[in-house]
Amino acid sequence: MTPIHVLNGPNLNRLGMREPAIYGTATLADVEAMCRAAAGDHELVFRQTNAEHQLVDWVHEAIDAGAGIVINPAGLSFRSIPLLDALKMCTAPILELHISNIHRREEIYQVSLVSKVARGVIAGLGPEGYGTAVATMRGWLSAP
Ligand code: DHK
Repeated sequence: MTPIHVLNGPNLNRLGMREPAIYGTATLADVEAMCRAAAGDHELVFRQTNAEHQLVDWVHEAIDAGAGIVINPAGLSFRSIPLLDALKMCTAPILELHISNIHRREEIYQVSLVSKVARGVIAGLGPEGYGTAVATMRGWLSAP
């Protein structure tokens, strides 16, 4: 069964203590548990890094594994050409996820480069959006 890789960018390791009015009180461990609960029989890889190069390397690993990618690029959504270039190599579905509704936040957060290569984007559902994202990815991967 096709694996699902959930990749998280900078500062998401601070979930639970980071601007809870925006990102909620769930921790990254809570979010991982939501993803694993939603993954069913799919192998789920869940990772977070504050380093752009590491996120790029993990995208390469997901591609080589033939995995569907759920990605919250966090602050790397908006300016990272290396991340965009890596994601362009992915032939499996990509679902971009943001905890907050980036479209009603500061202007610097409103235009994501990753959205140019994502099949779908979830923004503003809070941490629970991760479970929705993994469930959506399962549906995409099981579609004929
Ligand atoms: C997370 C971040 O760290 C921010 O840089 C983005 C995104 C929003 C989120 O809502 O998950 O702007």
